[in-house]
Parts: sequence; structure tokens; C-alpha cells
Amino acid sequence: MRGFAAMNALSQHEVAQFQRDGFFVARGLVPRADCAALKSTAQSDLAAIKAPVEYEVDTKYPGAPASHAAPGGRTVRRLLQAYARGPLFARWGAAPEIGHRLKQLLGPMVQLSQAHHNCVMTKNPRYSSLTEWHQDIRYWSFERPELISVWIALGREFAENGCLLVLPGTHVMDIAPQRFDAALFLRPDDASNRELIATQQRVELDAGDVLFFHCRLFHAAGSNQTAETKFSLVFTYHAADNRPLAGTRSAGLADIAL
Ligand SMILES: O=C(O)CCC(=O)C(=O)O
Repeated sequence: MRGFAAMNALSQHEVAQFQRDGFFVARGLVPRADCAALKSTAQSDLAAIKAPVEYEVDTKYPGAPASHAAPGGRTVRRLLQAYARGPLFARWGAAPEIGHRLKQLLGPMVQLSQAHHNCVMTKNPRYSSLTEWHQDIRYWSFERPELISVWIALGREFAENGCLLVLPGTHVMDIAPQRFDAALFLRPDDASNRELIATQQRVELDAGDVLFFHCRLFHAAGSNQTAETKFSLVFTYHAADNRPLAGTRSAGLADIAL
């Protein structure tokens, strides 16, 4: 029988894939029963608008309601502070199944950041917005731009409900500042950006599949065109010696050691 370490080790191929592409998917990592329980709590928290939350209107992304008073103005985009939303959320935020894999990529001491992501992304069928091409690191402040986010699908994710799209290999590219707009999204009118965006890959997931992706990987997502809300649980990790910069939002909440 294979032990825990062997079952949760990345193969050399997966490590190489992450280094080359900036992402990989571990299929079926979270048991279906846990996904169902996490989704059920998320559905209750969403129905109750249990704080803290971020609203679609706060993002100002294309397709977001114009104001809190507009139709859909109270649509939640993220249930924030996922780690503190219940024992099963904490269990998966600090999961050894995830930590073991991350340690192969980040080093032996890994920490969960409670300040970034650490949320359930809720993509509403009627009022969800488009997320344009960006790198998550753009608003984060650490000594090194070396963090990994872990995106746990709590249900199916596919084009019609706004699954993630990624640009493989962009985590190691240097993109000239003029190719970004003021909010640090890739400008769609730039010819080089258009070429890059043509390399996009869709990340389709089933419940329990886990996407690991580098904080410099460009990604985007469409709106939800189906009748059901999509739920994804997302956590971000860094090496213990890659400290958040003092006084920034990244240093605002205690890290959790894995
Ligand atoms: O599901 C989405 O719309 C993408 C979310 C995303 O990329 C982000 O919050 O950084």
C-alpha cells in the first residue's frame, strides 16, 4: 500500500509542468462529500450574505451592476475569510494533501496567507462580471513574487459557467508596462497582447479537482451563462521566508503555517 507522502507527492512530470506552464491540475484531490459539505455552507452563507463579503459592484468589472441600488446590486462575488468560515474550510486551507504538494514547489516551510484570496468565489448566473487578463501578484506585496494559489472546484467549471482561462508560461514572461491598462489588466487593443491572448487554455474542472497556479500567471474568466451559481474555494500560499511587506495589505492578517 502507498503511504500518504507517496500518494500526495507531485511526479517529476507535474513539477516540470508547473515550472514550464505556471499551473497544473490535481484531479479529484478533494473528496466529493467534502465538496458537497463546503458548497452547502457556502450556499447558506451566500443566502444570508454572511460578512465579510465582496459584491460584484465593488469590482467595477465589465458586466458588474452599476451600483448597490441597481438590479443585482447586492450580488456577492466573494465570501471572504474562507478559512474562518468553519472547520472544514480550515481543514482544506491547511490540508496536508495540498501542503505536501506545495512544499515541492515552494520549499519545506509553507504558509497560508489569510490576506489574499482566502475566499469562496461565487459566480452568480444573472449578475456576474467578466474578469479580464491579469496577474494576481499585481496588488500583493511580498519580498518575492513567488506565491501559489490553489483553486478548489466545488462543482463543475466549464466555459458556460465562467471557468478560468490561463495563458501558459506567462508566469516567467516580462510584459512591458505600456501593455497594461491603469488597473493592470492586459490592454486588449495591444497587438502583442492579442497574440498572447490567442494562446489561452480553458481550465475545465470537476468537483474536487484542484488547480495550482503561480501568482504571475495571467488568467481571466467569463461570466456565468448557466442557471446555477458556481462555487470555487481559493487559497494562496507562500514560503515562510517570503514575507509580506510590513504595513501593506498582504501583512494585514496572520499567516497559517502548514
Ligand atoms: O472567476 C473569475 O472571475 C476570476 C477570478 C480571478 O481571477 C481573481 O479573482 O483573481
